[in-house]
Amino acid sequence: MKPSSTFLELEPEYGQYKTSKFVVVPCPHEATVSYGAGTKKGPQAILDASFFVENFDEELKQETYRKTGIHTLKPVQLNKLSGVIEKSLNDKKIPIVLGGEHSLSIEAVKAAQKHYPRLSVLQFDAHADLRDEYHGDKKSHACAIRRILEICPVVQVGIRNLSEEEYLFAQKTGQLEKIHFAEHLDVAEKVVAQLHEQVYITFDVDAFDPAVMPSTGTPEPGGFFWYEALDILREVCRLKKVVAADFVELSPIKGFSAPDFTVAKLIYRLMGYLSR
Ligand SMILES: [Mn+2]
Repeated sequence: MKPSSTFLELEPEYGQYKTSKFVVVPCPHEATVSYGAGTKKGPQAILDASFFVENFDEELKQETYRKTGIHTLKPVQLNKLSGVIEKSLNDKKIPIVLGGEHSLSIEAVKAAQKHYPRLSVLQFDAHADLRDEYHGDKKSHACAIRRILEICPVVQVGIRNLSEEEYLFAQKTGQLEKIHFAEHLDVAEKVVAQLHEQVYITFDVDAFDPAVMPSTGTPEPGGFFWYEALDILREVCRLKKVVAADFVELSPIKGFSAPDFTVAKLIYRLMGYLSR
């Protein structure tokens, strides 16, 4: 099958930059993955899987793309990412970044925070990612949220892996109150209460239970199933202004399309929530 160059492979009239609410930004950045490699293939796998996503959203009872338009950019290098995000926001669009590894969120959030100084971040993840450095690297994906916390507040959901250093840091700084551990996933109300009005969503796919999402470099038992993740996304989109999002750490397994498809459908559902 020929690779998809755009999200959903829409007819061109629904994919024009000018008339689209969403800008899909593939960013196949991979530098510091610690366990299983392959996130650089994530963006293309999501685009390929999106071709098979039904354009009629069965929960929302609508063909979201007709309301919003969806423009897909050519793959973007990490050093160009913040410029691309800034431009999309200036043009009043909602950028959706396809990763790539989690460290790219640092650049994307910085750009969004320039535009929205009161921004807060909602992180779906198995990992707290609060290390100050990892193997000497301060921009490692294992430090992504620590770097983001230096510029804006973060609410963390689905967490079930952190080091003692991270735990003590969270305790000392008060961040622990904003870490929602994976034993409790029914936390939409609490999460909404902790977020500012403008929200950036960073969704590390390892937030899902490995039964749903085996295709990721650092899988961790427990975590979200499909409807549990939607419950939080739906409420946040209903009550806050989501200005941008990224979906990171998909490391596709060749010949095993269900996880790739899950991410593609999740992104389309998020677009649906944001279209209302
Ligand atoms: Mn993670």
